[in-house]
Amino acid sequence: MLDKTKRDWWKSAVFYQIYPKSFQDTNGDGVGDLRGIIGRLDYLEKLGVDGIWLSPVYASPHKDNGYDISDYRAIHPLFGTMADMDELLAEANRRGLTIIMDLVLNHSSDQHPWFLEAKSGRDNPYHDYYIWRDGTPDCPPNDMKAVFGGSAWTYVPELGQYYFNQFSPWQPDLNWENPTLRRELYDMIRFWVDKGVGGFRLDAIDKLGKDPDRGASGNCPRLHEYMRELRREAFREDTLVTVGEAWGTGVEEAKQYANSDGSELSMIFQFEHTFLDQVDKWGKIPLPLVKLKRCYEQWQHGLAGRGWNSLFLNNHDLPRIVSRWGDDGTYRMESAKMLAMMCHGMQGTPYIYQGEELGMTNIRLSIEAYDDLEIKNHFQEELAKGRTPEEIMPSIYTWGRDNARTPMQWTGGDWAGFSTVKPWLPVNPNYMEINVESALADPDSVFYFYQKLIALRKRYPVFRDGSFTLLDPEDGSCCAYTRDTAGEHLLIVCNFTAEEQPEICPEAFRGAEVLLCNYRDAAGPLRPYEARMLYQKA
Ligand code: TEU
Ligand code: CA
Repeated sequence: MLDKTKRDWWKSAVFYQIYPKSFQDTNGDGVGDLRGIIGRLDYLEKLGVDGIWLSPVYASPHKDNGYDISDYRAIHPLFGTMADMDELLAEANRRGLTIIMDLVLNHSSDQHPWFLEAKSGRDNPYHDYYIWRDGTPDCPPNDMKAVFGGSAWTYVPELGQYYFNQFSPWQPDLNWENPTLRRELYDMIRFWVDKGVGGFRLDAIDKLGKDPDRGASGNCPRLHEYMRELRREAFREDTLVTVGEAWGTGVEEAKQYANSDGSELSMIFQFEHTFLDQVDKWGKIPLPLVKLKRCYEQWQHGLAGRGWNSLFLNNHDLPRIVSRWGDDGTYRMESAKMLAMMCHGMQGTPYIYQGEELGMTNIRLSIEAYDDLEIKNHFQEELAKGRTPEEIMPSIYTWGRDNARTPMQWTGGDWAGFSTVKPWLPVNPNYMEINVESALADPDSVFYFYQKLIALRKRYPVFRDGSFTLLDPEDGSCCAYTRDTAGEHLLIVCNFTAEEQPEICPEAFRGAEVLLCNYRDAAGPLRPYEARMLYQKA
């Protein structure tokens, strides 16, 4: 077990993201809950992870599944009670599993008492907790768009003012310029730290510093000042792990957020690798592997010794990686394992999203069956542009966030063992084949491959410390790299195609020990989606 009293312990850790609504239902209402998570801690212990990132469980109208918080110090009754949360923290901590809570500091729900007060009058003390501009009903301050569609400005007739909402009208942006608001947020964070929470994932953190009058939504001047204040006032303990979600962030900016002097955050989630096969959010092009490799190389080199990377392929906003970059048909198992190795071999802290360790896949639903507000708004906006449902649906099958949010597949039984009733979002029909029960019974399962990757990371320091060297950058079929320290050498070779590819094995690794492979042996040409990991002591 990791020594979590050590500063930077999280550099050796692996985290697991739970989307509570879809993880495990225990009271038969079709929605996952905290008791469900408590009941599955054994499973996470078996996988070998060190901590859990818990997507929001706070009180919320759930316009955006909890990313619209109406009380930061209360648990949503759907998920249970504060006593359940205390029990989860105690049970998790007892097993050495750190709980990282999701924290939405950029905006609140429009049902938060602060906002209800704020919109009750311009003179109300809470008015300044949000961002307002004067205007007339048909003339918003500018043409900034909200992430989930429509304008980023919503009119409140009683005030003759617009409020600023970068995501949706139900998620008004908080005014970080206001020191009283900031103080209130820091106190709230201390409330959770005092309860035993070991860290936070900071939602949309790049959007905290904003300059709506310039049309700018992210990475604005005061942002890093806020990060340092957060660290000083709220994240006081050196051992807390903090990971900021920052979609629009490049390497230079990341060096600041995640700088090794520890004055801001532990690390950020950056998304450059997730944009390469995407055009205008809803369009898909084939994965340009050469660009992907260059992208990883840039991040691995950029943060080496100066910051820290997070490593991930999936989360609750992204499609399932095996459907996206792998093959979710014939080579589902092989490609899921290959992608896992490619990701977990690099320097940084890996995050596994629930079901990724089973090789769970995307889903196709009728438009009525989807839940996500982004999907629904997109569908309506495209219809209004004159496109037909047949033209729109393929982009939703590819990018829709509900791909990642279908219930966790535990068994081949009713509702995949997730619930005893029809769940809030349909179960993927492939649950009879893809589920935890069968994965645990099969020594070759994707689950055990992840388990091995996690164990290897714990065993060999080269995973944490090794320098990264990309091999054959221009090879568009395979991704190969080495990790090196003075005493250890690691080689990772991944075939991204369904065809055989020539062997890749630098001289120095001839006869090296095979640490892991997704086929029975690791010799000769690379088979479809083959992944090999070789190890050599210096
Ligand atoms: O995501 C931030 C964000 O920018 C995403 O909305 C992203 O643009 C979108 O998901 C792409 O499909 C965070 C949360 O992860 C997301 O679930 C929330 O909806 C969002 O913030 C608002 O809180
Ligand atoms: Ca439930």
